[in-house]
Amino acid sequence: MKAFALAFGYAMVLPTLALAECPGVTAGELTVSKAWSRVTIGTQRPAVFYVEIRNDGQTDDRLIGIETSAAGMPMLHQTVIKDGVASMPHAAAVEIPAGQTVSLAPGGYHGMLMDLTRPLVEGESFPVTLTFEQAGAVEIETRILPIRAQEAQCDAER
Ligand SMILES: [Cu+2]
Repeated sequence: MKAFALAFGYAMVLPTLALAECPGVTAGELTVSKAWSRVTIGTQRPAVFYVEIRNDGQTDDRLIGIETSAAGMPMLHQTVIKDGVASMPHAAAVEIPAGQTVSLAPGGYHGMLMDLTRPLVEGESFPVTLTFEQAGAVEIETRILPIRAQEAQCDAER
């Protein structure tokens, strides 16, 4: 009975662990990692998509689009603050210069998942496909973090 209680206790604790492995996915010289989003209430408002992209090559690349079954109209946006007013114009592409790491992160470039096909539930994940001009398409699992999350919650740098 004690063993059962211990096992049960462990199972109860697991889903609340904030940190997880965030394995990177490579395509050519690019490594895509730390993909995350935030829980949504229903499907009325768009969800966010954040990710880190490292270019270990000698050639610049560009992120030119994102796709996911979780949203009917995923887009790339850039948060711009001009004269104290924030706006989010559509970004046709995000430059990924050779030798650099570029993050889609709160306050900067981000994916905007419009037309959600289902609510995003905390603790679950969904695949997003990123399309690069040079490296082609890369699919990565995107973790759904709590509403106040400001960065990927990974157990180690990768
Ligand atoms: Cu946006």
